[in-house]
Amino acid sequence: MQNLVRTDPEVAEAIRNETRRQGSQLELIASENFVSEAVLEALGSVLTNKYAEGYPGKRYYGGCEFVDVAETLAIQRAKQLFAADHANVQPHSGAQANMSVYMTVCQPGDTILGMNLSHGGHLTHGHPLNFSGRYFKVVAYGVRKEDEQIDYEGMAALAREHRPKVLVVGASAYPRTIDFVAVRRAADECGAVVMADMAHTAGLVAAGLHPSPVPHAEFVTTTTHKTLRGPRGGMILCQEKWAKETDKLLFPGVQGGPLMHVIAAKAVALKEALAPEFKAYQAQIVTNAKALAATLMGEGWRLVSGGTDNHLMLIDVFAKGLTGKVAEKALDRAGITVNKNTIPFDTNSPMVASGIRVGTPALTTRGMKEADMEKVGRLIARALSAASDETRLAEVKRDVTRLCDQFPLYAARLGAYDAALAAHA
Ligand code: DSN
Repeated sequence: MQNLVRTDPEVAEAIRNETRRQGSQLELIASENFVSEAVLEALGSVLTNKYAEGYPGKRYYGGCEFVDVAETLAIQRAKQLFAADHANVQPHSGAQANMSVYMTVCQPGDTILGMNLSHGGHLTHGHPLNFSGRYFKVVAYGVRKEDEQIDYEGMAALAREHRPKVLVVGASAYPRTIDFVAVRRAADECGAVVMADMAHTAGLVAAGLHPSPVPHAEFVTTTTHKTLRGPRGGMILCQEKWAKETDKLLFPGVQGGPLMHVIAAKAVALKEALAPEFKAYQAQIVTNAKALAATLMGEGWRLVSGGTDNHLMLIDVFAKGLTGKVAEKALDRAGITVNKNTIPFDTNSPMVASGIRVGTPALTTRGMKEADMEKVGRLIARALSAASDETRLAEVKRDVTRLCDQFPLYAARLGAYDAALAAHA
């Protein structure tokens, strides 16, 4: 970091501080993870300099022979990992991936059927403030009140009634396994195509710990930075018959030049995901989530749907008189990072929310196991029961720091940053 420190010590210091923060707090945001040093090296490479509009072998710029290698590797590995016909690794994010699929299948004004955001869905699945809700007519399905699990019969009834072009399945705050067979059945009844957005569960799918949507969906979209543990970005998998149109709609339809350094980093992460250790890592994520859920419920906290099948859970803090907003802030002061989240049939607004969302991918990357999750669960419970007591929150924070110190993160990197900043001072 010597160059950065010389050129821009303020940014260098912010990066050092963020590196320290990531290691010194308990990171429980379900959509975050810690990438490997290899992924970071690819991200910080000169590939960022290259324009490569087009696809490998068919670019609008010269000098693409080496970025072609990186992108071809990413495509091959994505196809292998998910047993997909076709992969497009260029989406800058999950939102661009989803936008391309809608544009491939729909005209503005067509109907899409997606999961209600406040029941666990995603902004790009049809929220009125998002492009998806502005350009398409949106119908939303949700979860059943009695068990807070997806109402597949309700989904099928809505599909029959509204005959959507696309049935969107996938969620950002749903703790249960998704039944892609039921989704396919509902889509077939009305002739819709299925877009499965597996952004949250992609790592679990790759490891065979969640059913794969690939055999049941024309399109599968994902981000690459959540359970998949790659760089921030998106990806589209699709059936061969949609391949050409999908590529055309992503570029030039939605995006311009691809981010070649990010694509190279995706290739690296996908290689890591094909290694046997990745399966063990994903299995530990799920085991850890179950251990954390059991501890939290044992401490008297209600979890939406009564538990978890995957990497995340939703704690209904309103059941004990807190809001998600207050809970998130209290946990932050105790060194525990989560996000407030609405829960199904929430009576609070999204900025206040009745729940918090908690996930285990990042802490599992640090090496934490079930016994550590029990400690984490008790720390969360202690902080939540002392949400307005600064002294007790400070005590929890001391214990959080002790636990974090046992699982060093980016230690060599942090040491080098500290040294470079100290030498500059
Ligand atoms: N914002 C992401 C999440 O936290 O789940 C989804 O895109």
